[in-house]
Amino acid sequence: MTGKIIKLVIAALFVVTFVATAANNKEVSIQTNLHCGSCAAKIEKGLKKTSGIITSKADVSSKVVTIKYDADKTDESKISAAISKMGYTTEVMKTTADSKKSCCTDKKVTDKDCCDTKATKSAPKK
Ligand SMILES: [Cu+2]
Repeated sequence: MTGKIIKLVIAALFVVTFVATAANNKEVSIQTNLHCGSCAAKIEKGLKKTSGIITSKADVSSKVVTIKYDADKTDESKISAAISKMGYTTEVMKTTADSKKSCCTDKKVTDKDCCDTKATKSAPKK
């Protein structure tokens, strides 16, 4: 009988721990102006050192950084700030409609290859 109760208590503790750790993991996609593999690596490496980040994946072609994070330790604005500190623009993507906004709307961007719209305007030939 006592053994059964102990087992139940242990099981309950496991469930509580699992819920507590899993419940606050969130994911966010952040549009940045990264433009190559070394930018992506720099952001991923930097985020690895940032508190509350579980995983991060920076995609070079879409310039989107997808981050899994612990919502108890950090939040979207803190993650954005961390990426900004590394020298990149950030924009938290709320919907897919926002995904078009990127480096091209940012005046600080000096890399011309990064911005197709402007490049087409000034130099249509490639
Ligand atoms: Cu780069």
